[in-house]
Amino acid sequence: MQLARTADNRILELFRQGLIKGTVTGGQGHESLVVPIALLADKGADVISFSHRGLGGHLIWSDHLCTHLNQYFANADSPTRAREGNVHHGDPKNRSLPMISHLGAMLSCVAGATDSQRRRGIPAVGFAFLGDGGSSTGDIHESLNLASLLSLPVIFVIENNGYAYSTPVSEQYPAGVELWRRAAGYGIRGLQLDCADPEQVLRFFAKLVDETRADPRPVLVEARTVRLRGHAAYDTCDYLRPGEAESFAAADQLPPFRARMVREHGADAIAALDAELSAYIEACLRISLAVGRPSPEGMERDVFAPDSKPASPWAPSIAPRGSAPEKPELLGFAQALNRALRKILTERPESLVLGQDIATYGGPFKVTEGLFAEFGRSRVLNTPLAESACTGYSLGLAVNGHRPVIEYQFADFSTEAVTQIALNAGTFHFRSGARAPLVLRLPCGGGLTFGSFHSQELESLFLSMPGLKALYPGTPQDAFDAMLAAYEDDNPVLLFEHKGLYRRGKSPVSWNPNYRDVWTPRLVRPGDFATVVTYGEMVHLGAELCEYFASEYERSFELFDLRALSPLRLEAIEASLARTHRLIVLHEGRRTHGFGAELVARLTEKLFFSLEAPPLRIASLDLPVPFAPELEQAHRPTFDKAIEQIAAWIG
Ligand SMILES: Cc1ncc(C[n+]2csc(CCOP(=O)(O)OP(=O)(O)O)c2C)c(N)n1
Ligand SMILES: [Mg+2]
Repeated sequence: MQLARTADNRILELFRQGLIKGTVTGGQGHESLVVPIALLADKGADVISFSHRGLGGHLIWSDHLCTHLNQYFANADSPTRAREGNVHHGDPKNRSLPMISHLGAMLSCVAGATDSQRRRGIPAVGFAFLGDGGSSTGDIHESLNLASLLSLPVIFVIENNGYAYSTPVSEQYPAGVELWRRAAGYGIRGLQLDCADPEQVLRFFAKLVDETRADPRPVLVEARTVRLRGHAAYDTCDYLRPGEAESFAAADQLPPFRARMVREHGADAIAALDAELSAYIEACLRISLAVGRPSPEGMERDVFAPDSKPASPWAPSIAPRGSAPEKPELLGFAQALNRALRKILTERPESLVLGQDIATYGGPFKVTEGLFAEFGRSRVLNTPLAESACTGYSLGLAVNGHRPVIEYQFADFSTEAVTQIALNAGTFHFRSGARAPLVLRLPCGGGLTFGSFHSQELESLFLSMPGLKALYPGTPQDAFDAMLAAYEDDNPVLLFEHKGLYRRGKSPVSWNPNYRDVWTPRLVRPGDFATVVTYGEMVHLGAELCEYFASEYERSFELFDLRALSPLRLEAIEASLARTHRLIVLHEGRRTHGFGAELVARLTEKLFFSLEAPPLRIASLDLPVPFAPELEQAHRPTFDKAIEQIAAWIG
């Protein structure tokens, strides 16, 4: 506690001297909670995610003090490679999950990584911290409910210091509420604890950790603590009531504990210890201050984890290993996805499939039909209606070596999980160097009279944020290949599945040893007058348009199915455009900020001087997707409208 306190105080000084940038959120006052927990945890098995008050815990969990100081200095040896600051680091290989700023986001990740340990037969306990302010977020509710439902051995610790930045708890929740009592609503144990006496805290958690290890269930602990130095380095604390700062100082646990140590061990021994710790911190500071500044080299590369080889070769068949010998099968798009999932679940023990209504019901589009019966609940898991926590839970599983495939019932509902998908999973490798292999299945698209909230195309939304890969297959064969390719990628991969394709007819699907080619565009049809770039369901409209203009106008279009939207591989399309000199981009998402804008920009940047016509963008109107079929057809690209647009463009 003394080491943590002194380090936090020195860090604050260094911030004020301009040697540390951004801000620092010290843990002064929280040591008597965080330090006993970190001491008690089994660092070889347990899972933790410290909050922005957790330096004392980081010091115990893993790594040298210099490493932690390097994080604050954001220097060349920073554990986040200086891509994050303050205390936003962790040690994923030792199951310390780095926090993101978004309060509440880490609870579900701890639940997932703890479950991952348990699935391996390791009797781990998870520790997840949140503040009194963080307790108001929606993610907290989703995560507590999920952990309770799945009976996960996670100790959720509320660090209640009475304030969230300048907001007192009286403005956070109604008077009379006690946060620990909320546990009852989740069907879990709720406990409260005053952190005045570190020894009492140690005894409390020693018992609780043992109980949780032996009887794996979540528990919610509200721990009363104090925040001695305001919210962060820049906080003036002028919102505190008169006398409040003094009362916090009076509640500081360190002075009485020190007095007790002096009584028990003598003043000289404690003074010697103090001197030793201070000298140690100063020595570490000198080392860390001498480290060079970080280099931007490698930043763009590290947005994604590099490609890796498959864990073991797939059986060369679309059927799972051990079943009937290979022969091409006539399959629809949904069936092809189902086959791929079956193969993954059979041949990859680390895989699991989760989502709403996906078990006995097989999902609204029956993509997971039959999987529950074959693989059971541990591998094919119905989730509650909690997109955010279920994504965080999957991320926790993924960073600990499992490989979840999540179905969002409709892509539209993935907006509930944007923080977890884009900000947590999508940035994970960049800031920690650890891999987060997740497949996020997104049944998307319109044309089916489903209205604004079941028809959206969200590729532009998600791909405007870095760190997500994306595949958008247009045929049953590509759907099968894309599922496998997405599965074995070491990054979060969005798998867009247009609902209009699920039952659009059958075509032969066979084992394709080059299934990873789905990360590059497919030449659907050669031509010389213009290059047409499209993806998803629009590939079929594109093919019809090519046919029409070939027969009616004697103009042949070269048609490409993009297949992979991130990362974009445009080499073949650029080569085509360099020959045809004309570009048509066709997609279902809206025109403004649509994905076509990026395609046109990239391709014209490169080939502007070889173009013989302005690029043509065919997309949906800038509207929410309207419901009635007449309105929806007016909104989205159709055969007739596209013919008119292209004919006018040809002139
Ligand atoms: C979802 C979200 N909203 C707002 C913020 C900005 N913010 C950072 S810390 C903080 C206060 C947190 O209070 P509390 O949860 O009580 O933790 P404490 O700082 O008191 O330890 C706020 C509002 C944030 N990080 N995340
Ligand atoms: Mg607080």
